[in-house]
Amino acid sequence: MTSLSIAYNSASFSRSASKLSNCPEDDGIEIAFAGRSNAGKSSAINSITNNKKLARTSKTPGRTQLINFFDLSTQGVRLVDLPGYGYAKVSLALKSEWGKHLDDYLRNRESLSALVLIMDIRKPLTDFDNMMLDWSDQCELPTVILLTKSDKMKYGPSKQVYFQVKKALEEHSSLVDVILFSSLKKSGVDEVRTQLTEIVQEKMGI
Ligand SMILES: Nc1nc2c(ncn2[C@@H]2O[C@H](COP(=O)(O)OP(=O)(O)OP(=O)(O)O)[C@@H](O)[C@H]2O)c(=O)[nH]1
Ligand SMILES: [Mg+2]
Repeated sequence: MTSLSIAYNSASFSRSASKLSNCPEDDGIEIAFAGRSNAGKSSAINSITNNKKLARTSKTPGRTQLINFFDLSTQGVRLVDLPGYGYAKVSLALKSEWGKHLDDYLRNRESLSALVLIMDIRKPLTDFDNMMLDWSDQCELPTVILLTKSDKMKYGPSKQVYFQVKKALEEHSSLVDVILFSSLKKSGVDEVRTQLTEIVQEKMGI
């Protein structure tokens, strides 16, 4: 039984930041969405908030280049759309620039309370995904994995990937759950909402 109800549907755009110093004040509770470019981070945020127009999505990888903040009406809770990693076509200079800001945000953001790591179910566990999980373990940051675009696979094979990923990651202390997800079919939405609410409750000491 959860005693906190988070108004996910209430999300509204707050601001974009290109670096840590442009982020909103570092208080409250932030839930960040990370993952490979084009994995479906922005689409997942839109599904969870039930608002198709909230975060911009695109067929072209590398769409989200800034850190985008969305406020929920639940006191102090924010969702954060992080720039995708691993987009090959941007210049190396830009890549390292993004990497630096991402790294800066992840290491130094006090209000960061949970990470939602988005993986395309057809390409899970990239080197960068594994790096993110190692980093979450080090920082004791509760992490939920969404295996998204699960509508692109039949149920049997998608369950197989789900069990493989769970097995491969059983040593990770920061991992809270792995969820089969589809922004297209809206599957997994209730599960991720419930998990995030529990993490926030714990953080608030409720
Ligand atoms: N079939 C299907 N397509 C999806 C799903 N989620 C996202 N997509 C599509 O995948 C593409 C990329 O989605 P985005 O949500 O923009 O991905 P992103 O991770 O935010 O990408 P960047 O901002 O570039 O890092 C878009 O064309 C989406 O419509 C899903 O669950 N199922
Ligand atoms: Mg995006």
